[in-house]
Amino acid sequence: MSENQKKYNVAIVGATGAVGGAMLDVLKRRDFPINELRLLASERSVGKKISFKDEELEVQLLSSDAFAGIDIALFSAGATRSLDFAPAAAAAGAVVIDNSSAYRMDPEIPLVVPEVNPHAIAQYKKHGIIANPNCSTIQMLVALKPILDKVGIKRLVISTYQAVSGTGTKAIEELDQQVKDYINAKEMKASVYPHQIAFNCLPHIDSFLENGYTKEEMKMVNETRKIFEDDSIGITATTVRVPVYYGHSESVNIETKRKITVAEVKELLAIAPGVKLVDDPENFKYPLATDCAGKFETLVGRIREDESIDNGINLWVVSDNILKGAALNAVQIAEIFISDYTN
Ligand code: 25A
Ligand code: L14
Repeated sequence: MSENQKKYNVAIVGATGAVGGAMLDVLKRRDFPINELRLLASERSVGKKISFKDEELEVQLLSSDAFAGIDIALFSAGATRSLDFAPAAAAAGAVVIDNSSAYRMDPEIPLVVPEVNPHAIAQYKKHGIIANPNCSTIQMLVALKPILDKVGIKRLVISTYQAVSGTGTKAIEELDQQVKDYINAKEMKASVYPHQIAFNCLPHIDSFLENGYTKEEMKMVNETRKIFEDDSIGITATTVRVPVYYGHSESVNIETKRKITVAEVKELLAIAPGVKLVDDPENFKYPLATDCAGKFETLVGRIREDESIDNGINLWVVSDNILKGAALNAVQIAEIFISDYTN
């Protein structure tokens, strides 16, 4: 960052949450040019002190009046808070980058993965809001983009293995407590999830819809089509919660429009932005949740031909759901916004 670079006033809504905390960390790690940083949350956290670089910042109450002078507002406090306060932030002159599902499918609001469709950011002008996609969708699209560009995609069959941190700090604590209770031969209590998550797999993320799918599954279908700007791609997903703290893993089966070999996929992914190829199974090297935590890259491996169809490829895709799945993606959008859309 050069000395005379313009600096921005940034607000974080939900600063005390799992994603809000990661936003602070990412802004620091990427040396984002900040003038004032304003931390907002609910009454529960007002007055709480959080350190950023060499400063101690006090958490303030989220309200419609809290955005005066703010250039960029990063929202991560759930869809209700976004619906209630993002319009006020935009009216106060800020660009809102919203992590919740509130605005993602609004046709007038851009839904952006910087490695995939940075051009869509230009549409922010209508409402002053840019939506950050769902975590499982972001990491999958980072891996699929080079394949889409090269041979086209006809159909995707996805199964996910998702970490508890996606649900927030209370879910991280719940898994922790259940593991402790198990070791101490105590009864495990479930409150965040409807069942015990320790030593279990729950085929249930977000709420159920009339078609029998969960909202999380349909986010993967609808958000992928919006970001790829192609409603003809066939997509079906099963999303599963697993007892992992950080890092979503995904099995992605791709039917491509034209033939692509495993070697060609490896070549493409070796140089794809945001991707780290980890594919040396003979030496037990493949993407792992424990290896992605804290990292900015999406790890891709176990690349195989689907021998049951003419043009098929299988991938195993792993990324830190709180970083690329939320905080990092939002800060990358902010970086493009300041470099391409402000003067
Ligand atoms: O169901 P919703 O409303 O849509 O919320 C979705 C949840 O998903 C997380 C986030 O959890 C949120 O609660 N989340 C949001 N976007 C996400 C994304 N892209 C995402 N997860 C993954 N990917 P969280 O606990 O990590 O963060 C919550 C943050 O939101 C602030 N917040 C909540 N309600 C608010 C609000 N801010 C302003 N006004 C409101 N009405 C919240 O601040 C936090 O920053 P806080 O001050 O309320 O919480 C501080 C601590 O209190 C604990 N806590 C949270 N809820 C309760 C609670 N304690 C007791 N009772 C509660 N009901 C938390 O542990 C937090 O650390
Ligand atoms: O961003 O893992 O739509 O419980 C909502 C569900 C984030 C993850 C979103 C989870 C998701 C969250």
